[in-house]
Amino acid sequence: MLQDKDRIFTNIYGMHDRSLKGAMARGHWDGTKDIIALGRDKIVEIMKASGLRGRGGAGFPTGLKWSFMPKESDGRPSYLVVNADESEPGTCKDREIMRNDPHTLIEGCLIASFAMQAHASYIYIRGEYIREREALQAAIDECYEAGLLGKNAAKSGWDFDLYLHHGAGAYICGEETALLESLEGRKGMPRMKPPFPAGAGLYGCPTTVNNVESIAVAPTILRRGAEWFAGFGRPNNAGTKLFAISGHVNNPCVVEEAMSIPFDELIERHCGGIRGGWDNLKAVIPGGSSVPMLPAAVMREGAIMDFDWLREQRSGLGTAAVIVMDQSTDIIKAIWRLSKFYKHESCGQCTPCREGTGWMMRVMDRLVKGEAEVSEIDMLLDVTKQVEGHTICALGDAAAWPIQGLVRHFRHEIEDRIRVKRGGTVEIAAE
Ligand code: L3W
Ligand code: SF4
Repeated sequence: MLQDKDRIFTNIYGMHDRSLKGAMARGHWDGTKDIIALGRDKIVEIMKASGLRGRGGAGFPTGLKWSFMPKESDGRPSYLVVNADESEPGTCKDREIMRNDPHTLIEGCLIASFAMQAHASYIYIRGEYIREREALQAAIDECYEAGLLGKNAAKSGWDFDLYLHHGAGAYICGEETALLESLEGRKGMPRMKPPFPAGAGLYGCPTTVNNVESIAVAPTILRRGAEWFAGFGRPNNAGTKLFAISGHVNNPCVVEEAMSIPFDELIERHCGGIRGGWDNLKAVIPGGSSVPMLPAAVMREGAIMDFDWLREQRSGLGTAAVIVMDQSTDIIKAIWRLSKFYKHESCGQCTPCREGTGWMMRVMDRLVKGEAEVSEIDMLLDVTKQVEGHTICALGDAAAWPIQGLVRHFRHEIEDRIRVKRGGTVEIAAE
């Protein structure tokens, strides 16, 4: 359980002064120059030792990613790009950072860019985030005025410029290479990897793309030490983490907690419990719409909110956007809606995704109405397997996994709906 003194985000609810003055009073921008004076290698070493794993969904170790950037310049500039295109359904944690605690992110950009020898960084913000863009731009302007950005930023000796780029509202631009394409002025279509951005990213130059939260926690980790951060959570699942909890809880919220917090504790402590009580819980999507749902039987007791435990259950922590569904939920319709979303957001570049998302949505259309044959459930599963792992980017997997989770845990509901539609009776599910 996280104490208030251990929270990195001290203004997540916007209760305090979010200006530079307010942020400094809460301990941000404290000794930034001294952190930079540690030098690139030491900063990367501390970030590695902290155990921080990327907060955008994939959980890739942040310090390791920073270490991929070239140590010696080959004449090309290096860039840090911050992925603020927060669009994963259920995910709204970075929004709170940008509108209420923007200085955590800006200070992080300076330090991380220095560690990767980048003199410029771009924050690519989601098109729909208008207020967040305004808040962030106001904070950036304040920092330029105060000498924290620009030439000799924060008196560190490092020249550093930070640019905010507003997207146009496409989910796919949250995929790192589509984001880079969009930033370069082209249509947001993912590139093949490798090469990874660290080798050839923005304008063909070495680039690190990190999520907002990953960058925003870096200054506090470097101030308080790797051991402090690694002291939260479990090995390989370290640190504090923002959870965005929505759906059928009494008090939906975004909250910073210790990684590996039990699910029941997270919900009881911060959300006032499940609407109608724990017996009313039906299922949970624990990490944003791209990860498979888990049924109440798995989540009610002993569920641990971290990368490894959720992966063991064939789901994932993803962006830690926790979507809670109670017994009133039409679970087939919920996943049908996601299928519609992924079909709409597919960039159409590769065949399994372009055609597969359409197929999946059309079969889901029939299942949601109970108008399919029972045999179509397995056919649908087969389509998801044809898409999974066969596409340029992870959107194909993201479209397939929620359906696989539905069939794995709620096949009986799909079959019952088909039988009822045909005038048959509903079998009582064992679960
Ligand atoms: C250099 C290597 N770099 C990996 C880098 C890579 C990237 C990071 C993770 O997808 C997931 C996706 C969504 N040399 C490297 C290397 N890297 N190997 O590490 O890479 P990867 O491929 O594991 O994932 P990804 O393509 O970044 C992200 C899932 O997150 N997701 C959420 C998406 C939505 C949001 C949002 O709205 N904020 O993030 C939820 O599950 O489905 O699977 O930087 O370059 N050898
Ligand atoms: Fe585009 Fe889908 Fe292929 Fe990704 S998987 S590149 S979104 S068509």
